[in-house]
Amino acid sequence: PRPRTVLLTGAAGGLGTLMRGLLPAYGYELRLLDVLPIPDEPAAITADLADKDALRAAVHGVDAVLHLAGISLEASFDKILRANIEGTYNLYEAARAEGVRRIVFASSNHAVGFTPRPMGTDPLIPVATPHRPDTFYGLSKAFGEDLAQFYWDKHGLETVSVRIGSCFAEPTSVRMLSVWMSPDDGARLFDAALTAERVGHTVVYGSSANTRLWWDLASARALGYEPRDDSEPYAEKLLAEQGELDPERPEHACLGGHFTTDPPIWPH
Ligand code: NAI
Ligand code: 15L
Repeated sequence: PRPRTVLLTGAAGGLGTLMRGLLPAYGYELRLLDVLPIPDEPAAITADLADKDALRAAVHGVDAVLHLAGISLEASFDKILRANIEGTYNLYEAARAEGVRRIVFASSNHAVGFTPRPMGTDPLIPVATPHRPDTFYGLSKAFGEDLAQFYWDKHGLETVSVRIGSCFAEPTSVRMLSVWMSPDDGARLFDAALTAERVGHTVVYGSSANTRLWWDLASARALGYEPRDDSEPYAEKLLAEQGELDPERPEHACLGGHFTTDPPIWPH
């Protein structure tokens, strides 16, 4: 049966706000959770992923979870450890204990960020490429994917891990011409991930059908995802402003872009 009640974690964030707007049209009843209160959503659960009791109550009775909560950029290892690594573990444990059948996990291209981007006639990057995290943040997403595989193999809890590119209203860089996912395509992909049958643990890339795409959307399409958008209409303006990506520049050489070259953030 189609899942109806879905816990949306990270509901106060950028993607959470977009999906709060778009997913109800697909027939979902959303239960919202975030560590930040959400104005205009008095029923939202305000809780930290560290709060195991709150997570048990939040997942009780839902058909599925769309797990977007966490730190969404590079941060110190201690912060990433608490929110993304322990927090995602706490969520999976709560879901297992409450018998939730499926989680859609917001992974990231930064789990494989040091993978060289295809150039010229190079093949698209497949999903079955080794983890090459570009940050502590990307490392936490690689952990999340492994956690998802473990909960499927050990406990039969299904996950679709979505290695999201850049999901924002519009692409704002030349790199994003390749990795952009329009919010509408994001909703289509999350809907497919929530409803496809027998996913076990499936890893997909999350982007629109971009002309300059770097990775293979085959596993996403196999879920029933049919992207309708392409970043190409934004290309002329962005290329005029920023120029083509330069393969000699390290921050242009890999999927993860500047995440691969930004200085690490140490704890202090
Ligand atoms: P965001 O930073 O705008 O939203 C994340 C939300 O999670 C925030 O509202 C924050 O309060 C909440 N949160 C953080 N720590 C928490 C904790 N300990 N307990 C409860 N809630 C907590 O990020 P955005 O852009 O909305 O991304 C959502 C998810 O998708 C993140 O997991 C991010 O890593 C992932 N992602 C997003 C991409 C994008 O293009 N927007 C690209 C790749 C991955
Ligand atoms: C991510 O994982 C971040 O959450 C998002 O803010 C963007 O930076 C995106 O990747 C990207 O690679 O553009």
